[in-house]
Amino acid sequence: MKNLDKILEKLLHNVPVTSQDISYLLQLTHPEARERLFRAARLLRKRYFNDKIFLYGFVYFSTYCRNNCTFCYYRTSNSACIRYRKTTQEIVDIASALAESGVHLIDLTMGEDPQYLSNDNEGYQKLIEVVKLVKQQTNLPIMISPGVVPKEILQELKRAGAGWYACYQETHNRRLYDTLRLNQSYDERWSIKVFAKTTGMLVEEGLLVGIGDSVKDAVHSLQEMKKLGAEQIRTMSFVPQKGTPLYNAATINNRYELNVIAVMRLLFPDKLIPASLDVEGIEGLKERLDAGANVVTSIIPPEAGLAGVSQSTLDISEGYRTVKGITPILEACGLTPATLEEYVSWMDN
Ligand code: SAM
Ligand code: MD0
Ligand code: SF4
Repeated sequence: MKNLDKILEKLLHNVPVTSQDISYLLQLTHPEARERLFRAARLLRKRYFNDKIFLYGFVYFSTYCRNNCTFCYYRTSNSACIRYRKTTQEIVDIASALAESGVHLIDLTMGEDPQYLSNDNEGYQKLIEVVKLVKQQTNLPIMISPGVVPKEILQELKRAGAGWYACYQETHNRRLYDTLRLNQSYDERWSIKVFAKTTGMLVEEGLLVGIGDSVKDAVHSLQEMKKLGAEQIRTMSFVPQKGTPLYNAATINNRYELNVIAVMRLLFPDKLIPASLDVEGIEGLKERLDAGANVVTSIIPPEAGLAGVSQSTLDISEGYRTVKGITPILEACGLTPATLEEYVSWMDN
């Protein structure tokens, strides 16, 4: 425990730690040691965010995708999944309902749907229009997760009202990346985020774990995330998907994800770190918050015919993935939802 206390002490006092220290924390398995790790993470969350939690509404408005990521249910060659594409009006209505329910941000996410990402520009204009209308109707901050788009389009999306660009590398091990995001350029995916930052957009970077990644990979990823300067960083455990090559590859063990969340909080105390409802649903929320997360993502309105990315149906129609559904859990963790003003002022700082 001595080593653990020393490392945590350093992190709590803003003293730099080594790669070995980070690797040690990521690999903790003893319950008592992990509890100390989580406690330190919560301490920093309190110091930087005063236990206020941000709530993100999630609108997965098209599940059509031209890509073939091996981990994803919506990869183009999965004929087993049910696909949908919401109309612009439906998207605006869903976003408005989410806004009314009390979320602080609308995350507009899609597969790399050729109808939006078409080269003739018509599709891009449709996407820009969606952002504009959602902004007009809700007046909330907007995050877009459309996959890789051309630079000039990203600028237009920003002008239309998108303050955030989310695009996850999943791993910063290029060899592993090539086996996950088939035929997608690592550098192109990375550079669009670097570009987004230069336009003044806020950026979210993400790490997928339990997908053939090593602890060394995670340490490296955390360093890359630092370099990028992303304002929001996340990790999610890989959830095996029916009809995909990795269906039989692994089973969920959230322990490692929780360690990564806590280590993220310790290394990036002032950044936003999500607890996603999309990995283990409402059941998994408390643990993720207890590990130091300060954003709840994947809040989805019931009965709107929407899906999650890694849990396509879990807890959605029952209405558990709603502001009302998660409120008792926030309370149980001693946390409170931030006000919209608090969120916006964080974004502006
Ligand atoms: N299509 C866009 C893209 O790939 O950037 C945005 C949506 S994509 C579905 C959003 C993220 O969901 C992926 O980057 C990945 O991190 C996560 N994801 C997809 N399938 C997953 C799975 N089976 N388990 C865990 N996370 C998954
Ligand atoms: C989430 N399922 O927040 C969503 C998704 C995309 N920007 C976010 C991964 O958990
Ligand atoms: Fe398409 Fe995104 Fe899924 Fe990859 S992760 S297949 S880009 S929806």
